[in-house]
Amino acid sequence: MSLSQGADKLDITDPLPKSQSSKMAKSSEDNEKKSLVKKRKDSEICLPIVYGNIAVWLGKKRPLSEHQSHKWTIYVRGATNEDLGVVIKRVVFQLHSSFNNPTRIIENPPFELSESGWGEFEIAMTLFFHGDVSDKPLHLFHHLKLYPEDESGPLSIKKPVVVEAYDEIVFSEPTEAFFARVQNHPALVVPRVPVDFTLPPVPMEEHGNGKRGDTKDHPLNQWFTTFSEADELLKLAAARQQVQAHIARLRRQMILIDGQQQHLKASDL
Ligand code: SLL
Repeated sequence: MSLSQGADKLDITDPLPKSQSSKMAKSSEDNEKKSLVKKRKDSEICLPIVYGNIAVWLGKKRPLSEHQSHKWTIYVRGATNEDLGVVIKRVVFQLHSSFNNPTRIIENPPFELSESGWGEFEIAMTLFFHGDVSDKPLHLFHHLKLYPEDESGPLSIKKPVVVEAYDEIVFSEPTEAFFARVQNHPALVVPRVPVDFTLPPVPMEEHGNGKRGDTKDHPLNQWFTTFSEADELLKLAAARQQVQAHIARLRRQMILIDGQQQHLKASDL
C-alpha cells in the first residue's frame, strides 16, 4: 500500500499465513481463506481520502472555560464524502497530552473527533483496515489549525478555519476477497471486471448504531473543500482502466488470430 502524495510510503507485507494445500475436497471455508491470501497481480485499488480539521472560534464570551477558545473537529473522510467504512475499520487519533484520555479510538465511520481547546498541535492518526485488506495500519499526521493564516484579520465566530489535505491510499495487488468485496463501491477506484461479469450493487452501509458512514449530509459539510480534482481523477482512472481492458481484449483476439493463421499454414504444408 502506498500514498500517492504526502505521507510515507509503506511496504506491503502479508500478515496472513499462506494456505496449505490439502488433498481433501476444498470446503467453502478453504476457498474463503484462499481469497484472503491470494493476491490479484497487476491490479490496484485506490481510495481517495481527505483529512484535516475544522475549527470554530467560540468568541469573547467563553461558554466553556477560559482555556477553551475553540471547538474543533478532526476527521478522515472520503474525497467525495463517500463512506470509508468499507475499507477502514477504525481510526485512532493521538491528541496532545494536555487532553484527558489523549488516545481516542473511533470504531465507526464517519471517522471524526470533536473537542474543544486553546492551542494548535500535531495530531497523529492511525488508520486500521479490515482483515481482507491485509495491509498494515497507515499513519497520517495533521497539524491542528485553529487560527486563520492572516493574523491581522479579526477572528470570526461565523467563519471557521478549514485545513484539509487530499490524498490517495493505493492498495497494490489486493487480496481476491478485498477486490471482490469492494467492486462497485463509490468510495474506491477499482479496476473493471469483464463486462459480462455481473456484480450485485453495494448497499448503503449502516454501522451498528443504524447511522450512515458517509459525510454527504454532515452538519459541517458546507465547510468541506470540494476536491473536484478528485472527481476528475476518478473519471481519468476509470477511463484508463477501460482502455487497459480494451487493450487486453485486442491482445487476446490477436493471439487467437495468430493461432488460426499458424493452424492454416500448418494445414497448407
Ligand atoms: C501550544 N504546543 O502550546 C501547543 C500545545 C495544546 C492544546 C497545544 C487542551 C484543552 C483542554 C488543549 O487545547 N491543548 O485542556 O481541554 O500551543
